[in-house]
Amino acid sequence: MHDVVDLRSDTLTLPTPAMREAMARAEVGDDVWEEDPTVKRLEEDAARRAGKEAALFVTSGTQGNLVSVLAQTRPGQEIVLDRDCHIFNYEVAGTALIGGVQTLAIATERGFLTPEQVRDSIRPSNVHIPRTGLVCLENTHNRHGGTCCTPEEIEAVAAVAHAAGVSVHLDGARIFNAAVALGRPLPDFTRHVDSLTFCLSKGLGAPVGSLVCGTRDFVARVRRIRKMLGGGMRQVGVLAAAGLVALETMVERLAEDHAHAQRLAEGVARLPGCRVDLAKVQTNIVIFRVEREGGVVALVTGALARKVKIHQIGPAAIRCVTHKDVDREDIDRALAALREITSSW
Ligand code: TLP
Repeated sequence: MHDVVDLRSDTLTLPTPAMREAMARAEVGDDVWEEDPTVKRLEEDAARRAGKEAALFVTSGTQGNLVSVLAQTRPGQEIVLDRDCHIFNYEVAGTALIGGVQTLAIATERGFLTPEQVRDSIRPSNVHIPRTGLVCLENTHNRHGGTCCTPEEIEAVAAVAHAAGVSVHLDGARIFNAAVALGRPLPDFTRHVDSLTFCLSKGLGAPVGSLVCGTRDFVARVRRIRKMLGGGMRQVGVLAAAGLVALETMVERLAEDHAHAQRLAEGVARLPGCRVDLAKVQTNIVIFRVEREGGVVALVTGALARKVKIHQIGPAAIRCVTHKDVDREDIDRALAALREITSSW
């Protein structure tokens, strides 16, 4: 049990004692000179796990997505993505501003483009029309509540894109959650995409960093772009060391977070004025709608007064994310707080 139950995001997880120990002992060098042995180990480990030729340690998921888009598009092209995805909503329009690409954002049911949607969105060759540069997917899907798409769904979408000569990028910030939830090995999810980003600093609990994975040639290109964006880091093995511990020790336990999210969602579904789509609660995110005027603010502030932090993500929507620093008792405490607030509704 923790003093404060913080369900705002899994980005709030604190490094474990084993991570801190590994950070203190990390062997380091200048990584811009490619002389940091710990970063090299992390990149090799990440590439092997993802089933890709190579990987690059980047500062964040946002940077990982941006360098991936820049490396695979040219200014004036168009990228195709789901309307609720992170790249389109929460990355400060970086692909437009820095990459000079426009986005074709498509509404989807669970956050995943269908092969038909991709087929319809790929631009024909015509003097008036932008060229399609890249298709971007997100798994698990944040704004759809941690939904997972299967390796087969990814394969079908990628086949359509590739047939048109268009590459596919996967924002796999929480791809390990999908792998654990569906009980499938990571390479099943990555085999058909050209590039992917995954994060160490969400459910895996490392303090900083993400990995971008793809071919050796792609990684050489993103290394230059990362440098251009000011993301060339020096003795960054101190951070990579925590990432190695995260990959070794924190993946399997994600199942616990999923069970906690399930418990939380079932409890929220019983509250008056709150509606949650239980079919979408597949991993560690619970999004629920509050059907009462002023209800969201009442819940967020009322919960805070009871030392429970939850996050408003829309005029009538709240997001809760479970993670390693929230245990079962914390979930029950959060539910008790929400029950108390809604008891008079
Ligand atoms: N998401 C954060 C916020 O930015 C919303 C969160 O609290 O969930 N892809 C996906 C699917 C993400 O959810 C996030 C972070 C990122 C990329 C970006 O990662 P960072 O925060 O490392 O830049």
